[in-house]
Amino acid sequence: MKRYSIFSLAKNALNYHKDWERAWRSPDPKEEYDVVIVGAGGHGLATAYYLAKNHGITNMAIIEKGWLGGGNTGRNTTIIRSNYLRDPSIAIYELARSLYETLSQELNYNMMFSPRGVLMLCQTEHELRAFRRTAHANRLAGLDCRMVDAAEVKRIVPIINDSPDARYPILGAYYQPRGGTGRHDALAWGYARAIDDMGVDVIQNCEVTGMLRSGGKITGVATKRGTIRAKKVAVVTSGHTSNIMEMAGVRMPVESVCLQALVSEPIKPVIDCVVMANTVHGYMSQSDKGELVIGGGADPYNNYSQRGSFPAVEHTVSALVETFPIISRLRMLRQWGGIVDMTGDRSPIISMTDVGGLYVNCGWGTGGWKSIPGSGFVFADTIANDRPHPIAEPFGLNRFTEGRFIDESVAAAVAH
Ligand code: FAD
Ligand code: PYC
Repeated sequence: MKRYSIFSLAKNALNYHKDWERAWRSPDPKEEYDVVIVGAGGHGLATAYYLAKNHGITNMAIIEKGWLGGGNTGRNTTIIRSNYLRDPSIAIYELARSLYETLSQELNYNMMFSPRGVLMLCQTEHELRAFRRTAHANRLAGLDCRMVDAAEVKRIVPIINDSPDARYPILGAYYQPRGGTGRHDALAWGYARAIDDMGVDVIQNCEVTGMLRSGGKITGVATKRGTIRAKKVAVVTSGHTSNIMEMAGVRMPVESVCLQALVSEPIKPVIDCVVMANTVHGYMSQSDKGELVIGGGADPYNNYSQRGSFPAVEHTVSALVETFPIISRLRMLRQWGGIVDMTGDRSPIISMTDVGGLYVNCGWGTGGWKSIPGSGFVFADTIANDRPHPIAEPFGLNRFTEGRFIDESVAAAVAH
């Protein structure tokens, strides 16, 4: 693993990074690999990392149509929490959250994991009941979390409007103290550098345009840079998964929709935890640069329009302003969108398929940043051993035909 001394950092800064060693190579695709991963977002990169590190598979390429981390991984608001309702979900999200705790050390790359605490506000009696139920389920599973009352919410977030006369007054909140945020680019770059070190080819600007099948088996992929043969292919392309799987003849139970977020101008520190206010349809945290990072629900129709829209900004800010009055006086700096992959039960798909050698990991919808290390860990194990990892098993594609839904529409709710 590359390490830089303070002297080499200073030398490189003074000579404008001339001859600075690249963090990862930019190889041409080989004709054949043992494993090809399609999509260099966080989930694809983490899968490659654990395949190489835990299973010794390094004759592998990760293929990306644009730049690595340029999809939802580089577009999300970086909230990390594991407070889901069902046992299978708690298992995978908590595995991921706990891996985030030490990822900076493991990759020798500062992930800026910031366990600043996540508060999920209860602004209706219904929400209070639902989060009490989640808190019980989470504590039974051993998670560090608790319900807090309105006075404690105000203590943790002094800028919140705690007036009982608000249209949606604060009745309490679910609190996960070791939830928080991380740095999305760092995750992509850290994993990319680590897999490159282990000999994995990271190939950007290489769109997959077709899937090669022989009978019931996958044999490779067609790309804009030629055909690449592979014994195993893993598709990890979030909002574009349906299109790519269709090329292999597999129909996915996934809908694609744009999810948007925005940031304000930078201001002095005013909020040091993450607050989600699902009833009013918004959430907020503050970045290290001082910007308020604000998000709302997904567009209410399916689309592939990877950009923000003014109606979404207006809707989100006007919905949040009663809860956080100070944002009425802030200028909003920029907005963006990402194409997220929604399943009917709002739970992911981590699965083998009916096509031999073809695997798929998607359906993380509005909430898959938080799960990246755990998802990569269990998906790599599934691919390497050709059977589902026990934590991945409930998330197989077969749950849609067998009626074993894992309903997380409340826990996953930034849109409901
Ligand atoms: P991506 O990062 O999208 O990676 C998929 C990659 O596949 C892309 O880089 C894409 O270019 C590539 N690709 C697509 N088609 C092809 C092709 N034909 N050939 C080759 N490559 C291809 N989650 C949270 O947990 N917390 C949050 O706070 C949060 N906030 C969010 C806010 C917004 C605005 C958005 C959009 C999402 C948010 N999410 C959040 C969700 C989270 O970002 C995603 O679930 C997660 O990043 C998905 O990662 P991924 O690796 O599956 O997909
Ligand atoms: O899953 O916590 C989440 C989330 C917050 C914003 C978007 N997704």
